[in-house]
Amino acid sequence: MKLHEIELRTIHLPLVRPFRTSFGTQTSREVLMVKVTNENGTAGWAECVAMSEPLYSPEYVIGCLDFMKRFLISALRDKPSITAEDVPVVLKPFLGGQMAKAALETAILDAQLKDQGISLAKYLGATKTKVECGVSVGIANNLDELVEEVKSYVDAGYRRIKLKIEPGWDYEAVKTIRQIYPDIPLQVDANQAYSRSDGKLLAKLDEFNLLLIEQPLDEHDILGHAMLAKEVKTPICLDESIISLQSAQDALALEATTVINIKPGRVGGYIESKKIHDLCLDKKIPVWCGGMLETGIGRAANLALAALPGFTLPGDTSASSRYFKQDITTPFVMDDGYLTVPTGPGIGVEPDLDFLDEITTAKELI
Ligand code: OSB
Ligand code: MG
Repeated sequence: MKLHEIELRTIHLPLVRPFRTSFGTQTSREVLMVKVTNENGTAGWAECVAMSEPLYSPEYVIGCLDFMKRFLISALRDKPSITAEDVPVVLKPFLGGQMAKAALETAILDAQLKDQGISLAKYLGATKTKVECGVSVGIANNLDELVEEVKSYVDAGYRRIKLKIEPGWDYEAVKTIRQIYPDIPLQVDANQAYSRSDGKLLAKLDEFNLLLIEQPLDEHDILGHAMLAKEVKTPICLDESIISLQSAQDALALEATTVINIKPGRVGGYIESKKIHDLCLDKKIPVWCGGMLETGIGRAANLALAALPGFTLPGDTSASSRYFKQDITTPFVMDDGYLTVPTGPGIGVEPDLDFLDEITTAKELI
């Protein structure tokens, strides 16, 4: 296709409740939305999953906007014609910036698949029509509030609970929830909050039969994770450390991880995500789809990915109501703990343009 016009806008959406992690507390989501229009007038949409500040990953909203405008978009527009599959090749000279690159690739892919009348799920090789939902539960003010929040999600039908942990909010929090729900699939996410010397502390969690411990150590500390994996029985699952197919191959070869959280934004897009999925399927490594508090636009695409056969664990693909009072698409509603994979062309959903305009904080056309 030929890129005719690109619209970049930032939107601001309050979260239904504050989301506290070891890297900070989110009370709202600032999202960079990308819309591409091609020569046929077909529009493709994507959201960039970077957060306002570089606390989870080095990328952040305004940085991504600048990176796109200054380098990525001009490189893409210099090509007389471009496919989504070309995007990673054309953008490769510009280092890093996976989230910015993923957003552009996904918007182009959405338009491309709409022109072809194919859903993203079909394009990626999805084998499921609905996916099991997990939910990520932030660090609470106290154990009573944690119990109350987890109960609301279990009652709503979520099939897996993930507790955010950090030093001082780990053993007791997990023990409390495990006592109330002896059988629920349960896992924890530390977002890099521990250090190599915390092996003994983290091994205390082994008694709770957790599915996995997500990213206990620094994103660059692959060796540390490999050492930790020998000290704890609970499987280690990398999130922040996995930024590409290459890094997934390396972490697996070094036995630093035995489960992988695939977040398309973090690895540069859905095409790279599919490659990591295929590698893991081949190696019998379970994968699950991570989340970045996405709007319905990003959620739709994540559901297509989570419908691939290697996604054997429930992901952080929760219903719209877990995040927002009003979503920018028709809300994703959970039914018996599942969300339905969109089947329409491309990502299969459209934003509500009136609502989008209402919550837009800045907008430019290129
Ligand atoms: O580490 O998985 C994470 C949200 C923002 C940034 C990082 C993470 C998360 C979550 C929530 O855990 C996932 C979601 O529900 O979208
Ligand atoms: Mg994580």
